[in-house]
Amino acid sequence: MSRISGTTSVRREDDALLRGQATFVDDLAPAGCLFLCFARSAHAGGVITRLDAEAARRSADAILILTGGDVAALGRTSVNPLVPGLSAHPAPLLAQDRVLCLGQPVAAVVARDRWAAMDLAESIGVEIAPELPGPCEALRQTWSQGDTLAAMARADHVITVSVQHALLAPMALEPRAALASWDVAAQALTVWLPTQTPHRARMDLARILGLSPDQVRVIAPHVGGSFGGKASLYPEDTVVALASMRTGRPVKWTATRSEDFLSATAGRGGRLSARLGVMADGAFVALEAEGAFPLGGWMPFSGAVPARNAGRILPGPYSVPHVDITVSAALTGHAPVGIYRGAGRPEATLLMERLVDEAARTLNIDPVALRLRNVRTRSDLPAPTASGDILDASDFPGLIATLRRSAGLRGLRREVARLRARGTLAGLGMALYAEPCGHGWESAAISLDPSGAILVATGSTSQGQGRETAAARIAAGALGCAEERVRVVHGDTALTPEGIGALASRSTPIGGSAIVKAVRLFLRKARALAATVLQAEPRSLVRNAAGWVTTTGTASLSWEALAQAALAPGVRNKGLATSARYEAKGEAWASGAVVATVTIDPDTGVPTVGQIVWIDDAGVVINPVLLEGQLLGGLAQGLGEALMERLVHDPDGQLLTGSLMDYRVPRAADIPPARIVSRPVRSRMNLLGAKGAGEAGCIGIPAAIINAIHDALAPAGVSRIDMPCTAQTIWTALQAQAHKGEAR
Ligand code: SMO
Repeated sequence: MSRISGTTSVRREDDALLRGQATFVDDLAPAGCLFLCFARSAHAGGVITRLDAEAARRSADAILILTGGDVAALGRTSVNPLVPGLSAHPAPLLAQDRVLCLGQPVAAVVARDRWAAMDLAESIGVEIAPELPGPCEALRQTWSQGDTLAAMARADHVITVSVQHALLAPMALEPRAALASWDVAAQALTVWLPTQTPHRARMDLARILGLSPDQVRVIAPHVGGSFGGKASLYPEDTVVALASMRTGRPVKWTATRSEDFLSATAGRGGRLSARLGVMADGAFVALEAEGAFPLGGWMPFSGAVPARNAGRILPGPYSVPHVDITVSAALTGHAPVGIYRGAGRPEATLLMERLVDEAARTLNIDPVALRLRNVRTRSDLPAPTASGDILDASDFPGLIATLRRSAGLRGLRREVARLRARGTLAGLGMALYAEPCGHGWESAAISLDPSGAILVATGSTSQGQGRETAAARIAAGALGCAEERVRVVHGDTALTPEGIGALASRSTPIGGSAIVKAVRLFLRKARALAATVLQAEPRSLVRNAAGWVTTTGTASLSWEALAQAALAPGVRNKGLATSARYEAKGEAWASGAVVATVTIDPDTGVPTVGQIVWIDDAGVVINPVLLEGQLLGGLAQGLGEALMERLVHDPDGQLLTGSLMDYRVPRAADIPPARIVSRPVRSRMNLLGAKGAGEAGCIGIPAAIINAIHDALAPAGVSRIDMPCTAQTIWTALQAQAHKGEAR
């Protein structure tokens, strides 16, 4: 049940998606298309002692075999140097003399179909002398403000918390895939890729393959989810492109689910600990926080983001005068870790919210009152954070007040008390979050089509979250025309201006603002042309749903007629083609407040989330149905993180959760009753006043659930429980506590 107001429009994507008519990369099969498979490292690191492709080469099925030597001269995928002093560890396209991690591609084989290619890949002999990677730190960043040491010494209480995040699989419905087609005559490469960042992929592909960017076109057709896992170009994508260039034929690779578990980017995995200095009256005075993050065997483009985000967001919504924060990240032997829905924000939020709830327990202060005592107030914001970022306009006291009202907090607490009185383990947990989302630039282009349709090309792409519907709404709103008149083009580097893409909750705030900016420029041109056609003063024209009309109402010009005029011979700027690059003046920060109740079966440890109430501030809401979809999807993944999901490696680095039989993702029946209320505060940072929404559920929900579980387990003496809070984890903790009691 949600309370999000505004006008809803039906998602234009859904007809094709629901009828199974959408085209994903694996659905594309150009004539003569070959299939590529990878032979991968079975070890978490080591030296390649033998690489025997002879049997594969001799096979009648083999069309092309590539090994490390074939790609040694080519470039590597790029790493965003976000953190000062970062040592980048990009991956070669195929392993060279050593393997960097489990699942790293060692060889690629091309055959006429997937099955022949799989057999060929199996026939490649790879021997590796395993060598687990030693500690290798790639980045470290610190932020500090005030004199934390002195303030901590003066504090009446010092609250300590540590949190271990499980390594997670981003788990898009559609696995990774790539289809490349090299046009020998035109010396041009087209790559179909389920990517969040087509333009970046194009630049990277061109650089690595030694082509000029205008020889490369990247097309993201329908994409079946991404969640950060498709934000960066993979070595595999580039090998597929190279194979097409070598064979002169289209080449396709589609990852199996197991291949993605093994080698697609993972998320989270950080270990964070912190100390919060609190005065007797509840005032937070000092925060010391440290986070250590795993990177996997090599770094994707956004490899530094989770650690950096987790550090720079602290202390989140709270005002803490003295702060020392350190984050670091080091190479590890599993698949690379990249951004995954939330990317550092869930880590910062959980750490802070655990501290606050523990402080409330220690000081015996109501956790709601303690939060109200320490949150930044509406009039404080926007304001700089400890990391020097600017925390956007938000209303944390307002979120808490709405949460109190909507959740009926007093009633929920009575219910928890009643359950406890009956001997049930029950708890209530709360979380606030402040979530930076959407900064930097994005592009948009507008033009009139001969039919009078208005074409909107956006740099933001779509992965099923409804970007076309959102872009049409934003453009139509700025144009003052019907949404049906707007046609949205995205995900094709040949048809859209250079842009960034869909990630970091930026598509609406930044991509949307770029559309608004382009529309404004376009309308100036449209007005001038309409005035010429109507022989009127430009200023005397107003827009209505059909097109342009003079203020006196004596003459009008439809969009159709204007399109004809804009395409007439002699017109220099055909279709009034307009493009814009919008750069936000700052980062939009979404925020929210969540409460969750949990009961735990003391005999089995099974946790059950009773209820979730969530007040969300995503800034100005563009389309309630899209917002609700994003929030609910994030809620589901946040719940999975808290209770179920974990990539497990054994001490040798072998993956024990390589399929959906072993890695538990939430299903529809796992989703508890949730009440979502939108309480927007306009962002001061972009033209739309919008903030992000897609990642919020992964940020606020786990913190509230984990706090509720700790609240439920506290009476049983369990003070720390790591994610995922499975029945097994909880039962083991309860047993340990019970036996400790016996021993005394
Ligand atoms: S984790 Mo996102 O796709 O920036």
